[in-house]
Amino acid sequence: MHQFLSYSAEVANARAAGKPVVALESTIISHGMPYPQNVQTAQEVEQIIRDAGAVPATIAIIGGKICIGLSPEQLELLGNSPDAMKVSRRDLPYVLSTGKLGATTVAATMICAELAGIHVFVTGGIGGVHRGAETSFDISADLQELARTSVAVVCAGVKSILDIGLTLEYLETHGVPVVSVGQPGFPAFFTRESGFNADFQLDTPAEQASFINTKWKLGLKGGVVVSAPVPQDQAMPKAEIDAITAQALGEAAAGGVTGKKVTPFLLARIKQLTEGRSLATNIALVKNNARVGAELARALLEHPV
Ligand code: PSU
Ligand code: MN
Repeated sequence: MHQFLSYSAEVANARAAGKPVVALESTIISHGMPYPQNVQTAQEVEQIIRDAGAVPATIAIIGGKICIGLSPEQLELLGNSPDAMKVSRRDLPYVLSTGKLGATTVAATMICAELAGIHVFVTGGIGGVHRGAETSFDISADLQELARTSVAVVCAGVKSILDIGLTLEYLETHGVPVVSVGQPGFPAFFTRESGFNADFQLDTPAEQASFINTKWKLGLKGGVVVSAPVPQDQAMPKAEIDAITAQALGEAAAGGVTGKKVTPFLLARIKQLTEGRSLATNIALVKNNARVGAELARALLEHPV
């Protein structure tokens, strides 16, 4: 076992029994949603994964260890600690060596999942190329991680706070396939359509697993984006979310928000401006992704990697 890894009993048992395991990130808990809905959602998402025949492994950094699977107490700690650090690739050595509390982003969760031998990871939305990146250079480390770390990431696309077209261009340059489930279009998190198509539509878990397995068997390291749109009845009206996104972006620029604070600022502001309606959509899409991810993890057992 890797010296920094600490498995929960549930995940350790699942590994020993060869059961499918699904990784979950923790920045969505600490920085993506307010308390207590964050903890409640995290628990419900874990249960959806269990009900679908897989085992959830929420990942966070606690007491100098990479925790693969969290106890209810650890989930509560993470959800209710305003000083939990947002941890991406860059931050992992710092948070581990100082023993601080860390919530892992998509990039850091991918690294930890790969160390733990987990191939499927469920989240809400991945980071991407920010609007105005040509001057700010603000490109999420999630994209570089997808280029190098071999984990399939199930998400509802990327938010329109980002430049979705440039995000897809970046992924193409780095050889990261973008798969869509149930529709040709790449979704835009709160809405089902972004105006861009995914690279490949693969509707069934067996097709997705076969695709992922083939990529890795070829020696093509790196991630796969598996995008599922938010369920129709939970999607937000496009005009409303576009207007609110524009306002939040304007405020971030006016307030001089930069670096790792940009994404949490925009997420929190959008939630305030929609009076919580975006939170309901956010929760619904993560739960939908949990079902997609659990089925994919099960299918990957039939197509071992
Ligand atoms: N996008 C969302 N919700 C989130 C995040 C992004 O819709 O919670 C979080 C994820 O943890 C993601 C991180 O990995 O923000 C990206 O941050 P940055 O843009 O600073 O790389
Ligand atoms: Mn950034």
